[in-house]
Amino acid sequence: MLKGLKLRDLVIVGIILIIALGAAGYFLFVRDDNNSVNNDDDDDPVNKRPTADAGMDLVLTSGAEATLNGSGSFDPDGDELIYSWDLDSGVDSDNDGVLDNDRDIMGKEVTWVYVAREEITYIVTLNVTDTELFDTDTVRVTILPPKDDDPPEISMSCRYQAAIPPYLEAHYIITIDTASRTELISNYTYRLEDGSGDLILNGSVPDLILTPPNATIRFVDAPQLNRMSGNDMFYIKERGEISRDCVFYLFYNNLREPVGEIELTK
Ligand SMILES: [Ca+2]
Ligand SMILES: [Ca+2]
Ligand SMILES: [Ca+2]
Ligand SMILES: [Ca+2]
Repeated sequence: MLKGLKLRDLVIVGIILIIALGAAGYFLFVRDDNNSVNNDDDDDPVNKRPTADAGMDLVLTSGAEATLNGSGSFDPDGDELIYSWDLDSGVDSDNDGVLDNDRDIMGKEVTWVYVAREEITYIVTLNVTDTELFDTDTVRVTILPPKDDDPPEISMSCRYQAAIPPYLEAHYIITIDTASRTELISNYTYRLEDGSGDLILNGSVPDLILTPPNATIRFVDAPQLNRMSGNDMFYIKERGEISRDCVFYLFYNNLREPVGEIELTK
């Protein structure tokens, strides 16, 4: 009888314990989880992901300036955003094996000149980040081939650099001031003639890029790499028959007329 009572008491205590533990567990874990979410909402807001907007698709003629506008991007928290653009999903500029994550150019609104001989569509990827979270968006930039009846016009200026022995030979510096259209430098050839129109030097412009410092003529490809653009420069040493009154011509593709010319002047 006594033994039976004890057993019954133990069962009751056991049941009470199980209920108590279950309730404690509920309050400890389930309720606490809810509370922590509520607390975050009230006191310590969770950072929210920004939304990238790479702007409208573009269709442009080769050599025209493409404006990439990411100003439609936003961050729900109002965080300042960092904008980086991958200009070409076919090229892995940073060599990390991912084609569309390159930081080719930074800024909310940027410009770039695409050149192409045939119609091509580039996929441009905008990445925006609040430095913790990021989002990406893409825009298509379609480049149409240039019209052949519309050659670029190149304007140049020339200045003279006297020799500074033994460091510097005298040379002429020809600067591209403007190009009416941006084209790959591989479309250009040059020709240097003396005052009577006789040929001194000629060749293709890309061949002048990696020439040694003592070469008679060199080309320095300033901003807009591989494209004939403002601030690109030719360095021509004053040696032999190369002196003032020589004329430097730029030719475009197979056109017979030069697209730019400048007399070497002191
Ligand atoms: Ca944010
Ligand atoms: Ca890329
Ligand atoms: Ca990459
Ligand atoms: Ca250039």
